[in-house]
Amino acid sequence: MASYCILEDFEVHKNKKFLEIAENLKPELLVQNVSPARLIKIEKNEMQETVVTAEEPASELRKKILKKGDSVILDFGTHHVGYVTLDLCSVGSHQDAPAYIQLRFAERLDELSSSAAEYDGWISRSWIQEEHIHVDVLPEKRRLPRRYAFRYLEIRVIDVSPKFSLGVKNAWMEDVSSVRWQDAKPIRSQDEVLNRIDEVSIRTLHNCMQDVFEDGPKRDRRMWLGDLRLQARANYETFQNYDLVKRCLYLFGGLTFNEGKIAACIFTEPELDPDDTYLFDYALLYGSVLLDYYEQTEDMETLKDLYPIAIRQIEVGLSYLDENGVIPDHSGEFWCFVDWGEGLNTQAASLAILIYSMRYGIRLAKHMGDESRIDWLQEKMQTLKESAISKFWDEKQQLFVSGSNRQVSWATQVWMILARVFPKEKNRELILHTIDVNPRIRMVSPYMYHHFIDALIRCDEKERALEEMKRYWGEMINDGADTFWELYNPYNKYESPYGSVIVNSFCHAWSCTPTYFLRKFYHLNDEKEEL
Ligand code: RAM
Repeated sequence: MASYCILEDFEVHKNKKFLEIAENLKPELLVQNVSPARLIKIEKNEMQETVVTAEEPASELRKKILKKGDSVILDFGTHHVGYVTLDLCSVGSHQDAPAYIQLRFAERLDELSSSAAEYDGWISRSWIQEEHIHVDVLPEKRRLPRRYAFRYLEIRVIDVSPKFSLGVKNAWMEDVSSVRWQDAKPIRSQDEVLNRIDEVSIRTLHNCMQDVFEDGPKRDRRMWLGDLRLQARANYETFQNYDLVKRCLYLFGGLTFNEGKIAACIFTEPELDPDDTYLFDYALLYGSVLLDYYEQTEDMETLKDLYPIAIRQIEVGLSYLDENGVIPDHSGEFWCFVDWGEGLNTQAASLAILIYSMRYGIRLAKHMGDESRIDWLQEKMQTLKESAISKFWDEKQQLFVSGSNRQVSWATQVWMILARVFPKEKNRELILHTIDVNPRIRMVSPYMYHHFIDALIRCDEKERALEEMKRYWGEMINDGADTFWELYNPYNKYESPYGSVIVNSFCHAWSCTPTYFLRKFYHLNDEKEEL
């Protein structure tokens, strides 16, 4: 079980100028009205999966007369984020009691077969999207005040009275996002699986692009740095909303804490505040978000403002090195994220991510013309590559190991490849050898799979990368994804870092990057090329 660590003596530094820039870039959300596509009935099949057993047109809704215990499930066709209005009325004699209604919102059908009351995980049950409402006087058009992330809505009458039943004349939702779904041109491939993967990626990104890049619109509904980095990359290839990335960069840069550290995530309400969670890898990756943004926009002013903050993260990272020139093992603490895998040792990966961030630091310094910093980073980076090999490379296994138990994991190999500890040809051998050996400590999140695909592409294994993308994200679609998920372990489909899949997020930003790969490296959005 992972748990967040709260820092003692947490001291926040708010940079007024940066926060003002960020606030001025706050987007006006775009609203599109969506009606239910159909009404459905569900059941669990012999494999314990929830499946649709019957459907009716949505126009049948107004004919339903719902008595105590009755329910109806509305299917909005795909995943949406927004606000729901129910146009309710009373059918029968006088309404002599309030109508008492349960509403359940689900990103996936499965959620409708599980019970919130049985949830016993370590994060709050309040994330489960469920309401119990009283309607004192019917008819009423009730616009629910909370924002939901869902495809399905179940309306169940807990109680009315023998004198009257509940009618639902109409129901609709206002879908909100800072971008218009229709504005990302779909890719054109002859391979329908790739077209569908791209479409689902875009829907995922669109639904997470609110007034910041959220990690998941159901949960946690806030901005995490690791997620932002991948969303921004997908956004450059699709919606190209540069201002939203700029806003988020200034928010992180304007809300630092002790020693100038960047928080792993930001709260935007009730006021702007950094979370007191420091994630070593996330903080280091800030420089990579900044570099990507600068290379897309050539916005020198932003680079000048935020460069010192990115460099500070590297300095802080280096301050953790021990006498052997490596980062001490913090596995078991929520300190260096890497992936959600149970038992994953993150020591070697943390050093690799430090090296990776220094490479980005060098590129930033080059754009800034900061010569002395380039030399300093290059020299240090070389030393760290040597420590990585001497401490973690296992010549016999031809793999990197991590921690005192010399654990071999996929994540460690991938990050060592991305850090370019070895030259390209040796990296290629390493990734192929890893696939052959298939280490038992696997990748479980699309976040880590993103880095695996990235590593394959950097090793010129583009065909293989495409196959892996189809295998992982394509399989999620086969398992019913309308938007891609926070966690997907093909070897354990009920895996959750939180104690139950009911609180997993099924529209999760860090999983949207196939659209980035397909456009950037396979050019599937170009008019000429088809695959
Ligand atoms: C979870 C969220 C988020 C991720 C962090 C590390 O709380 O899923 O996306 O960045 O963990």
